[in-house]
Amino acid sequence: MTPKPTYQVGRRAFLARVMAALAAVALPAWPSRTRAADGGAEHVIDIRDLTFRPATLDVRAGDTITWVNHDIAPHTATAADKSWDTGLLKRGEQGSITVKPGMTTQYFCRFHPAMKAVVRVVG
Ligand SMILES: [Cu+2]
Repeated sequence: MTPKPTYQVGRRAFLARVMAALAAVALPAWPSRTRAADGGAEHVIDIRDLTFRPATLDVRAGDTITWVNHDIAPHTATAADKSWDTGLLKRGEQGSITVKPGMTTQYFCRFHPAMKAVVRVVG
């Protein structure tokens, strides 16, 4: 009656946890990624270290842009003329807008006005 070794199982579970942790870190990777979605592309802009990344992004009408705040500080993505706004994003939160033709493309953070970026509507 040899006890079944649990080393392999434990090691496998450990590796699975490591892989899951790596995936969790890799997913919000910079620069922002774009993936297909119904009706338009979906863009992700990461907010990190008081910076919108990328600072310039080309989009088309009908696309969706999602901002994800990775900072401890709260942020917003707010149109320069305040015609659109993600609302307050705390750490780990995200907010989206749908790109409209002719919309204001320059934006900033209401809490940190020095944080500025642009989404260029190219189509
Ligand atoms: Cu901010």
